[in-house]
Amino acid sequence: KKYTVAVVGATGAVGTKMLELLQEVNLPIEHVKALASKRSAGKTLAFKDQVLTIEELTADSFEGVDIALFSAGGGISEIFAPEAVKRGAVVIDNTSHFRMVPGIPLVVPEVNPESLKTHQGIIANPNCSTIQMMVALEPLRQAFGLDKIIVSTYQAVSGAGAKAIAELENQVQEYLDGKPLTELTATILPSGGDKKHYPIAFNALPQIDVFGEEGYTLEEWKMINETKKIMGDESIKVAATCVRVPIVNGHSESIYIELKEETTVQAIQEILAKAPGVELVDDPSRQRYPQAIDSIDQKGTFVGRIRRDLDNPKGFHLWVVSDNLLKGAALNSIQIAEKMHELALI
Ligand code: A2P
Ligand code: 11C
Repeated sequence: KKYTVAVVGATGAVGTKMLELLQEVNLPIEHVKALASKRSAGKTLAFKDQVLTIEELTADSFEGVDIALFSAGGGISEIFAPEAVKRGAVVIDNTSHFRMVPGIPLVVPEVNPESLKTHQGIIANPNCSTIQMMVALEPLRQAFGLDKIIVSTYQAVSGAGAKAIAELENQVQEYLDGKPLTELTATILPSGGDKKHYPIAFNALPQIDVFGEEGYTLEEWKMINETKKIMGDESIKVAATCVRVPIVNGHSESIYIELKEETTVQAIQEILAKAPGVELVDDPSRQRYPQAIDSIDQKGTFVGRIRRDLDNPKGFHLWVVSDNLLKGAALNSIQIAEKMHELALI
């Protein structure tokens, strides 16, 4: 059997990457449908040696579709994911809409592929900043137990979509043209859904998404709640501070962990060097460490700067970098599809 695959949000920052990855994926594909809004309908896209015509998303778009990859915002997933399932598709949803719904698998294939087995049509793809943290920390949790995580992120603007990339680029140009930094035109960041907007060019914004309970933003709550669900352990203590930085692509994270057992930097390096999806880049003597610019278009999660905490013998510090549009989004979704094919779940 060969699959028909639909990409919902095919013109977006993540959808574009999904279409790129589908050209080289390890899945038998018969046909790909590119779906977006009315604004894009009729435009064309190159796919392998074919030309795909973008279609307007409607419920009937999913007739005959086996796998539907959604990345057009939570509101679109809320309405159309159930329509796709009704028509027999398996939905892999890159938005936050279904992630915390009990019974809906929230999957990083390196961490919890077995949770796919109980799916009822919709599988949730975690938040980008959560995914790369899970890839780096699950092997350590397996080996030493994991008690606590404190993470600070340095997140690229592409996480907020194609319009946020344009906003950063325009602000850089305005600055070069002589506009004062505080007067650069800001209409999207830090959050399209919030009232005030601030420049991201030459700035660091300690707000991603809107504010929620206890003064944490929703992006911070995602890292907290999704970690517990993916690792299947409600007792892991997590605190997050999420910051947007003027980088187009590649999320970086400074992570402090407290393990359940004492260990050494060398033992952690040995485990991560062999861990699936991890690329260890950790050699201070040669000034080697992960950098956002080296993560672009790469599939790995890069880990370095591994140090012991000077006060807590179970505490360690790491620097974790990945392409947020790939492992953080499109690639993880495609890997979920590959894993489901391998497990005969589609
Ligand atoms: P379009 O380009 O036609 O607006 P990003 O995350 O980069 O902002 O991209 C959002 C994606 O979601 C785009 O592909 C966009 O398509 C799509 N999208 C936005 N609104 C709708 C809608 N009402 N119906 C279908 N697709 C939508
Ligand atoms: C960002 N992590 O970098 C966000 C984007 O829950 O899928 C992803 C939002 C989500 O802005």
